[in-house]
Amino acid sequence: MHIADATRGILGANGIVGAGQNIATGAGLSAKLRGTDQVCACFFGDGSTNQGTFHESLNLASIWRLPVIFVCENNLYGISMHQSRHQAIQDIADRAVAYNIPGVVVDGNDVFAVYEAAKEAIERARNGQGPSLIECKTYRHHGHFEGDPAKYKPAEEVAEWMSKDPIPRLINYMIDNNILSKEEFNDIDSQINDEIKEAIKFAEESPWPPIESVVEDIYTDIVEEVKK
Ligand SMILES: Cc1ncc(C[n+]2csc(CCOP(=O)(O)OP(=O)(O)O)c2C)c(N)n1
Ligand SMILES: [Mg+2]
Repeated sequence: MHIADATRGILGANGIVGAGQNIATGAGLSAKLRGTDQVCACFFGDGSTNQGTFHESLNLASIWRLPVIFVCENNLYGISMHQSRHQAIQDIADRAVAYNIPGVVVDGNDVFAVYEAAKEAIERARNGQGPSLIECKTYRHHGHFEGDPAKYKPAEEVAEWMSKDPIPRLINYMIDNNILSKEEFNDIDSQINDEIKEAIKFAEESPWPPIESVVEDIYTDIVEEVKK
């Protein structure tokens, strides 16, 4: 879940809702000051746009015309709280007006629509025109966490969104348009399944990490305590 890989430009995810937008603004400032053509893409949820950090980040990014794309994955819920109970607006993209930047709503389950919106925002960012806000309308098919029975989601709502699942939609599009044959799809699918099975086997057969590793790469005096 909280992936970070600086070698690939992934600055990391963290468990603090709304703590990513300001890191992205800093990354955008860094790119601008270093004069690179880098663009920072920042992903966050509907709930996080109620945080002060969202507003502060978009404001500053707009004033300084930073190359940042703010991508809101509006999945209609913050844990068990439906958007209508935590926001007086429906389109989070409307919030862009307050920062004088483009605010675009796209079907977040349509890979091509997302691609087109992202392309435009990246071009603007690279032309020095500053940040954009893209709101991807989507849905969380399961609960907020493993084991969440998600009783707060109406069955009809789940069924409707399941029918718009972006993965089968893309597969069907590719098959219908002769980009991919059914056989090729089946091959890719079984290859992925094999990779997953191998990864599970590797994890299960790997030794447990040494107890000392719980305090690796952190700032604390406990390290010395543990070593004792
Ligand atoms: C500052 C802060 N407050 C509360 C939480 C607890 N919390 C974890 S996820 C979450 C909901 C986030 O909703 P949203 O931004 O819509 O993201 P989603 O999980 O739906 O993608 C909350 C309130 C937290 N992690 N950080
Ligand atoms: Mg959400």
